[in-house]
Amino acid sequence: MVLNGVDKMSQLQKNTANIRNICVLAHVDHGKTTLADCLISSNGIISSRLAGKLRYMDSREDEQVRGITMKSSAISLHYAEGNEEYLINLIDSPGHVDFSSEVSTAVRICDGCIIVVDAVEGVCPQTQAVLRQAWLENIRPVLVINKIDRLIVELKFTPQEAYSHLKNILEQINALTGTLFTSKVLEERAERETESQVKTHSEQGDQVYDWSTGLEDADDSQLYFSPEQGNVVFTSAIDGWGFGIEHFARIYSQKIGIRKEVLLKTLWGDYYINMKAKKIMKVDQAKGKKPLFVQLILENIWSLYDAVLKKDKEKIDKIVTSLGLRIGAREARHSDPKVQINAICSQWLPISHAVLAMVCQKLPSPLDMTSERVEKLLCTGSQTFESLPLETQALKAAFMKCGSEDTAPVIIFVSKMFAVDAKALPQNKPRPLTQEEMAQRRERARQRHAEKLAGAQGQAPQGSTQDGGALLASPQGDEPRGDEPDVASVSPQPVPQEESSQEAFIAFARVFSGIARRGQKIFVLGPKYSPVEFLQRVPLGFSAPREDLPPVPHMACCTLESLYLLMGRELEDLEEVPPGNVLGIGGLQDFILKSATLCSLPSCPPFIPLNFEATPIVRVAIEPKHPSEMPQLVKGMKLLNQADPCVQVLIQETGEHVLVTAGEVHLQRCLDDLRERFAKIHISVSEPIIPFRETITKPPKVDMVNEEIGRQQKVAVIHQTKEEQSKIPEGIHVDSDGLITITTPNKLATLSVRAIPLPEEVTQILEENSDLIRSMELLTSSLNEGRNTQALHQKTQEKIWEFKGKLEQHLTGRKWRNTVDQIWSFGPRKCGPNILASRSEDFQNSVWSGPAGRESKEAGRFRDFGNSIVSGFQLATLSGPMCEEPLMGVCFVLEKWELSKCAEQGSSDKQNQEECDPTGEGQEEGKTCPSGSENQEQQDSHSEETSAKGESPVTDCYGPFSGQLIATMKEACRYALQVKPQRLMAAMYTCDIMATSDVLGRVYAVLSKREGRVLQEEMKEGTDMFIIKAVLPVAESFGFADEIRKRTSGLASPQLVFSHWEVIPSDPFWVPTTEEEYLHFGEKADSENQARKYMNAVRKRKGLYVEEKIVEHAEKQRTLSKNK
Ligand SMILES: Nc1nc2c(ncn2[C@@H]2O[C@H](COP(=O)(O)OP(=O)(O)OP(=O)(O)O)[C@@H](O)[C@H]2O)c(=O)[nH]1
Ligand SMILES: [Mg+2]
Repeated sequence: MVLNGVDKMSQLQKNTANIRNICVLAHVDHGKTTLADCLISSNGIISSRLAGKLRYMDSREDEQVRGITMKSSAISLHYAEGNEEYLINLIDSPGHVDFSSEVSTAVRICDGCIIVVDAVEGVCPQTQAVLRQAWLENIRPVLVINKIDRLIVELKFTPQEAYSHLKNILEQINALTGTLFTSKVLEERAERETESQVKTHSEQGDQVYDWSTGLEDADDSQLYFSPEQGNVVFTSAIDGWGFGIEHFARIYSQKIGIRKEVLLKTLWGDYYINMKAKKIMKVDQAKGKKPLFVQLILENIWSLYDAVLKKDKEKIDKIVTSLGLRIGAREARHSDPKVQINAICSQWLPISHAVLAMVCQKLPSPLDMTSERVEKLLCTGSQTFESLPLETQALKAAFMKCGSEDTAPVIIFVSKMFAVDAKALPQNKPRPLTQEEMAQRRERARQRHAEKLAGAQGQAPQGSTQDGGALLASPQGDEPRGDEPDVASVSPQPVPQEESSQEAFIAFARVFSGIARRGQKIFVLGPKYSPVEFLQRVPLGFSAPREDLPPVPHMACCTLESLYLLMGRELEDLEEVPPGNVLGIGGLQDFILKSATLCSLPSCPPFIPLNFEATPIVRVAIEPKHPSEMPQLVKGMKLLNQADPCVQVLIQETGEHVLVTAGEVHLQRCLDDLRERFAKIHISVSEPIIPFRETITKPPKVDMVNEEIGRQQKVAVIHQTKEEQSKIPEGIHVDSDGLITITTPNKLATLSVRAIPLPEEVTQILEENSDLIRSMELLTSSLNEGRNTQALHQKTQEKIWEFKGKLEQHLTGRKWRNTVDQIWSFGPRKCGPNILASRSEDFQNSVWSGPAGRESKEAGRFRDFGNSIVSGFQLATLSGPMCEEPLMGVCFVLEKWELSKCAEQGSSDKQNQEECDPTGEGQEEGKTCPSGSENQEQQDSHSEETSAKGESPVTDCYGPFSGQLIATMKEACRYALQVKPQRLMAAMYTCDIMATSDVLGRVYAVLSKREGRVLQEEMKEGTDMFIIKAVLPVAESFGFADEIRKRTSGLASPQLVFSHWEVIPSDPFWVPTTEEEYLHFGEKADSENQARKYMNAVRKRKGLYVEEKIVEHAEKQRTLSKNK
């Protein structure tokens, strides 16, 4: 029976102080969805008998089949305690790493979270990850230690052992929180110190950690998990019970006559009770006294389990009577002990009460939003709150107040878009309907649904409305709404969503301030929107959305077409949603791609982007089985892109349609969605495209047989370089240490470029700071275009100096002298991990100086063509010579750049034609031509030629000069790479595997077969589980999880997360040259060379020429391998 109708819910939504927006977070399989089931059943939405079996929030077919959650979905629950009624907006989230982006979308719109930990497995990698995410979003956690039954039934712990084990888990998780807290405090303190450097506080100088420094109002009593604080409960979701110590403190204070407050402090911890004296004392281990938690709580539970498992009818009856419970005859007679336990425990210690009471007491309401969180949400990138316009700063008050009066600005954040079958939308439901009718129909539908599920247990339910892939195929999947015969006479309302697509997109959102009303007009602010720009363009005093607004980039105006209450698999129509609530919004699919901020005031900045933990790395190319269905595929991919927060859809240069996903499971889900919902066509999917990076290294000191390259082998080495040089065409000069000198086809410019490998640390710094580099780049380009949009904030400037300092610290030595100052650009895409440095004496340009430096006299002459050089560098770094993959960790030094007079003349002529030469120096400067006499002759003859033809001197028969320069620079970079030892870099996963000791060997076997490397192996305290941390090349990871699962009969399951790029040590171009190498590898030496295999695979895929030796003398090869 459903206890609460929509009316009740919308009434509850108005009492902001009693709203709790929470999400359930945990490692995969720790029982989030099962716990959610228990909470949902307390509202009568599902029957309590099915709780834990149904996994109601897993509405997709594949979620049910695989048994893992793949998306986050919300449901609103009612909870009453005393006189207070609470509305709990609960979001269940996935625990699998592939879907960690869904966790990000959930935590953003919550104020608190329930962290679930499996009592056997304890703290796992994803537990750490979700705790971190909660922390980064400033939301408060409470802890649920779940699966306590496993300690009794599986591990067969005694209550005392279980207590130590639980204590251990709490310590681990508190240690994690401690680390997060310390780093935050330190970071904040560092920030404050830089801000208030002038008035240095003496107490900040000393080394003692004052935990409260830097956290003005945050009291750390809330910080750690501890049962006596009331922020920890112990549960067994599957058996439907759970308790916090408060429950027992209440009971025992009456029974024993000790004050409840005392019991609350001592029920957890090493205290025991002296019954005679009615006193609580510290545990003295020697005397064998049991802690209160063991004696008063665990032993009772243990003895109940014991009685039920042993089918000791008498004892069960005794316990039931003593607890004052009434067990139904059906349950009491049931042969399955689980059913009995569930029946007894769920009455004795109802889990929903334990968890929801904790949530209501310990987690904040939307009114308790901290100012710290508001400021963080509003300040993108390196901005500080104080640097925002005053109008924007004023919004903070609205956030904190969470007011519902008409003057309050409406602020909504959409964290993701999800697709539902258009037929399942409430609009398509005939109207009008009375509340009772609606309730009845829902109930009937649920019954049907539940029966169907119960009937086909183990099979996936068909009737998901929210995300169920099978919906379209099954008529009964349309859910209980539109197909009711008794209302068929009433005509359904028109459907705003396109009928043809049958997928409607609903925005998963939360109102942060003001009331969201249906039909309201509101601004949609894209992630790049800047209120500063708006305030500059639009006159002050403007407030309400208007159509006649001048166009502002990244902003649109839309109407909130429909508002929904999210009820797990169902949606309920709402007229308005008060502040502080989670809601669904329809009709935004044309305005929002994945996430956005909606606000009634344009002074609102977009919220900071969601913080995604996983990087999409697995890519596949997709094409329709029938080429004529291409348009459907394109449309389907577009929809898929909108419906998933993390997937990337792109068209590669080759024209392939590519899907980039976070991992194999995610990939599978995306493909299923594409096939069954969005494109509805047959598709063929390529093998996963594995990304590589190209780089260069220092010349090797040992050869492939690990022998030092000594004097006698020098010959061979020289021989090798010679061979490499032969790759380089005539007319390009290469000197002995790899300096390439090359001239443009029209001989007007000469470039000398050298490639040097960057130290690993530098590459890492560049990668870490790519956002900063991008904002530097944006700033420079906007200043160049004459738009002075935003003055560089001091903090950003500080960050830039810090970044520069770090680079200087690592680029030391003769080779790198002044290089940092000479950095001209980063690449590819102007923010990648490669550097272009200019050492040309004639032309200095540096990223640090900004555009002002460009105005210097020296620079004037070359400035016009500078962009071409940079573009050439960008192209070269985007695709390297080995297999056209991006470069990484290479520094290109432009040693010399000679530009003949003619080219300069041309450029200034051209400029004079178009506009006035800004410096007016182009021509004068051109008279002193830096190039040698030989060059002079050439260009003289050239200019004659061109003038004879009567063309503009910059466009000769080789095309525009700037274009030639781009191509030449690109070539120069490529050749500069080719004369150095080139290497491939492979993408690496870190992989956490939990395995029991008996399958450990098999896990290692699979790891080593796939070139994995074990970093660390640890035994989990108190269990026989091992945690193995390893790295594994992405290229070898496909099918890895499945293989591990199969080889260990499901006892170990890995979690793969992209971590870094690693150089593959072997040289893909290597051929044996020395006698030893011939002996060791044979003449072909292709069997051992992993790098070459990868390189050739990529080249083949891209349709590039692959140099492969054909086996000529098979016999000989065989003899050789025997010799080995
Ligand atoms: N013994 C025991 N098993 C449980 C308990 N709670 C959940 N399980 C089982 O643990 C498995 C995973 O439960 P789920 O609720 O799907 O876990 P989840 O955290 O939602 O998993 P993901 O959403 O995939 O991350 C299921 O087989 C449950 O039956 C419990 O309290 N005791
Ligand atoms: Mg789940």
